Amino acid sequence: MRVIKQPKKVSHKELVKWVDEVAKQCEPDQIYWCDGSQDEYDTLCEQLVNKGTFIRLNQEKRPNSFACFSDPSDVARVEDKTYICSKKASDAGPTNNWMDPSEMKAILTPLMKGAMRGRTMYIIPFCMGPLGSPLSKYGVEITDSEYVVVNMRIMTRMGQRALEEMGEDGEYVKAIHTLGAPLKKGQKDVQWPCNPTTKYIVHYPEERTIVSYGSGYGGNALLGKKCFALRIASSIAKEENWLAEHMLILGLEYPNGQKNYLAAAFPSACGKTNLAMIIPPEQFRDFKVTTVGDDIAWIKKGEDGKLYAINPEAGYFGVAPGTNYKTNPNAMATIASNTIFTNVGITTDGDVWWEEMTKEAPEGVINWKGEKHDPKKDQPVAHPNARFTTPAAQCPSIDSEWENPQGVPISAFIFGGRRSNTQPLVVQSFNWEFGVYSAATMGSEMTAAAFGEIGKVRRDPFAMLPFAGYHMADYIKHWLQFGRSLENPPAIYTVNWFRKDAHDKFIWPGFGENMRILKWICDRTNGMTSAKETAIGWMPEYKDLELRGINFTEEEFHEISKLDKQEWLKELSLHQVFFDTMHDKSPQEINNIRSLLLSGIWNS
Ligand code: TSX
Ligand code: MN
Repeated sequence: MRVIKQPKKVSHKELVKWVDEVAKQCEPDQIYWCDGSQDEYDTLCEQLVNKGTFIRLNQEKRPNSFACFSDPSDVARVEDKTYICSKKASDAGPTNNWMDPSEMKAILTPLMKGAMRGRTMYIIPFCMGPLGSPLSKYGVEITDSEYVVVNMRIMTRMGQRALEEMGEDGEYVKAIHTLGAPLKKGQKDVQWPCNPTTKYIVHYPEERTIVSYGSGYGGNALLGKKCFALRIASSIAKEENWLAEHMLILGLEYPNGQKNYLAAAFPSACGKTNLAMIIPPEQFRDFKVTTVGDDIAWIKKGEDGKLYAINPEAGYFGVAPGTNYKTNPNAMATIASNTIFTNVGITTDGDVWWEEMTKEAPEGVINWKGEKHDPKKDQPVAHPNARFTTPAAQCPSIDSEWENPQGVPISAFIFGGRRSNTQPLVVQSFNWEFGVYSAATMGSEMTAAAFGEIGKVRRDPFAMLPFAGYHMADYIKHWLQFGRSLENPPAIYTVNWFRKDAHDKFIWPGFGENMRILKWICDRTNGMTSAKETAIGWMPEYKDLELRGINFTEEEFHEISKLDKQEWLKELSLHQVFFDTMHDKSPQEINNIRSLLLSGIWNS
């Protein structure tokens, strides 16, 4: 096999051997070791333009940026094709697809045979987390997709530096990715190669290996993110007593310079990236909010007993639709250049557009299917899961410590969901166990029929249901155990920006105004404000919130804070139904907390 680019020396013998094995199996035309340089990135982008995959955007309006349209069959993560292949089924649990590792290999081996024919096999050594940080972990992704290489360069620390850090025998996660679309001799490639019928996203947690077949999109193909930094890492974290979480990390700095870092988990469609990049309103002009990460946090106990977190990623792979100068000005500034857009619309002047970027679609915009948009039909311009891939360093609110190898100290955890009733604006849990209970029962109300019955709560414990690399009940146990190992565990808060009034209108203004809640949370954590004890935890009183500058009445505050006895009795019984789905392992502490909450509600 022809090697078209290779580092002067690869001292990691085992890695060389593995690359050789994968090459023999996948039979690519050529092998290319990525160095991670700007030159390499530019060359591959140029190549993607020449192949028709990338469209170079207007150099004045969107410098050094590209757009592409995926195959309509390849637009999102494929959860029904995502497997946790632990040796024991009981280690994957009822919320993951499981298959015996050898059974899975019997399926994958024939699929991988010659899967990269006619293509180049790229070797991507990468680091999740700052290079050289004791909290970071290494990986090597082997892929036959140039799109994956250029996205990985934005999303991870990739190439020569990572390879050098791995040394002669450094540990790394093995990640094999193929489009599953080999080319016959002389066969012309398509714009977005993938396998339209067969897709597998497979994790072997005990072997710390990932195999992805048939998809070129997002979390299916950029294996450092969901596959490694969440599924495999969560499994490693349980073993090594740390946390790999689906959380944003932000810093809140008071006018006097005092600073707290918060880590927050939300299910999809709650505006996690918006919160990570929040711009405080006018009344908080002397405060500063900074971004460490928007999606994933790796959290360890430091020598001082406090928790320290890193963002393992180097970029944002964010949902584009809904992002605009009102919802997220910092994201808009971040994506001004050096950005890859997937499945957005393209304007006549070579820029991008998506739903809600502006009020109306610009005249003549090309939709994500490559057709001219027809405003009379109700087809969207951008796919609802259209994405931007953009360097974190370009974010105006990036935290000065975001690449600190020691991580940042976490003062508190926040869990949120999308609930039109029942759940108050903000609650501080009584203690770690109560907090774990809240996080384990969080969820979002279904807003689109595509995801099930509208209005029904979809439970998404810790926002980790699709991302835990092992049994969800063991995951909850790990959190309980982890808290017990801390002398002074951080406080845990639950928030809900989405409660509605009797007229079906959002009660809370949300967005930048969420700063008022973040401040109360930090004030609480720093012992600077009071709270009222309720049946489910500690809540602010009207006077405790900084509400200057908005018209948020005491009545509205009561409406968004009230605990309805009937709603909560129903809620707690639904928690039981949910825990019954993991009855085989559901921890006893959870039942105990539920009993305590129940008696609190009865007596309220
Ligand atoms: O991201 C959101 N956040 C967090 C921001 C830091 N969204 C968008 C969710 C979809 C991804 C929100 N939507 C938030 C929120 O806090 N709140 C709401 C609900 C809402 C929507 C519109 C208005 C108020 C609340 N008001 C007007 O449109 C005028
Ligand atoms: Mn996410």
